[in-house]
Amino acid sequence: MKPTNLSRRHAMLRAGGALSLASIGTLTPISKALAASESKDAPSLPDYASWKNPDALIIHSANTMETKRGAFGDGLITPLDRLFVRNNLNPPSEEITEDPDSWEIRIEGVKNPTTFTVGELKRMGLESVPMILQCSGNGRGYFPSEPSGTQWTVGAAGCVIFTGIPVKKLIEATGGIADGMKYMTSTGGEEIPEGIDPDTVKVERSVPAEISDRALLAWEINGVPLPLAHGGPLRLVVPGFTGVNSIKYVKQVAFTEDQSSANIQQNSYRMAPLGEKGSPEYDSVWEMPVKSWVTQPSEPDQTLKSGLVQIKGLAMGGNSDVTGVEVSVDGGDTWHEAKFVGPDLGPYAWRQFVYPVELEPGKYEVTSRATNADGQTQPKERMENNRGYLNNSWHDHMLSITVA
Ligand SMILES: Nc1nc2c(c(=O)[nH]1)N[C@H]1C(S)=C(S)[C@@H](COP(=O)(O)O)O[C@H]1N2
Ligand SMILES: [Mo]
Repeated sequence: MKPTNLSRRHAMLRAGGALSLASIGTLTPISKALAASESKDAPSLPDYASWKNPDALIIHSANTMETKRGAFGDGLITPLDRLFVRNNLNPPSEEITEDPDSWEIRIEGVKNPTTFTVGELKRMGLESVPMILQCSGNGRGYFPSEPSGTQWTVGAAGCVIFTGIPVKKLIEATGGIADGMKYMTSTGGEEIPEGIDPDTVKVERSVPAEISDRALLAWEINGVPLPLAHGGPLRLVVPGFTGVNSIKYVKQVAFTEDQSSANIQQNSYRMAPLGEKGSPEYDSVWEMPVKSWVTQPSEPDQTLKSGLVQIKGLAMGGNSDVTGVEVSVDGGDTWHEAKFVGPDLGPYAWRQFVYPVELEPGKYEVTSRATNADGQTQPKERMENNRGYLNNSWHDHMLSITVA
């Protein structure tokens, strides 16, 4: 099973690190044993995310943490202390969230380019959107081709409620989009070190200009001021699109003729075939596809007690409502309609589902398959691509378990 191998691979890497440390000093056998047992724990949370719940997260690195499969909770909205974090660059200083209302955002590529403070935005409009935030590479850890990058399983995703002002309102307030602009290009507020070409590192993403209709500039998440870890004081969110398109600590939203010249737009997040480098000739990673996964069982090789079992999970339509989800406990040979649980918060949120089933002792291969209002059904096979983006294969997300 790939996920198990993965975690073993990681544990061995960590143990290796600790052993080499131990071999430098003059450690007693007991402290050596301690160092080795500590090394089995995940690396600790970075300062900017120290308020997160480490038990709910797989901490891949200081800038990449994912929710454990069994830690999404059954309340639809992902609790903030369990929500994944992904930074391409180190985040800015915590100071930028101390006086959120003074943060400035520049609107360009409109008839009257203007700079607003967050304080001003709060007087101009208010909207809330329940939506899935999901990293483009969620599920990368299941690609047999072993693409480079964080080996995410299912947890680089969460369903949250963002509150802020619709970008549409700001377009109206600034006289409308300037003629000929085809993209909305948004820039992150990270400081770019001197002496390097900003295009090589800056987080700046373009999406089709008409998508601005559904975008929000958000200052709250799940009812609290947006923390730095999730892009406070102000973040662009693009419902239905993968995480990278939702720019944190956003300092500019520009309507542009062309896509950003940044490497993260031109060459990264492109659906390049296996063995090819990303480049503008390949599709940009934008919309999320229909997808689901089970959250109970929650681990490969888990053992469940026989009798009545509630197979649970999460299902999303991507860019339209999720209309149905089926569960298989025999590796995809037969499928059973699952029941949705809890509220329907619209096409950009996920829905919880449950399939109650009596299971006799034995081996089971458990997975789920969602369908959306556009008639798209989650495929058996992933769409192969060089960097392991957009994995929605039901087969890859399957868990082999034992019922005893
Ligand atoms: N400014 C900025 N915005 C960013 C990023 C970043 O590194 N810098 N990472 C992107 C990526 S790849 C993802 S998946 C999401 C992660 O959002 P989260 O950390 O709030 O979960 O933020 C996106 N927005
Ligand atoms: Mo991402």
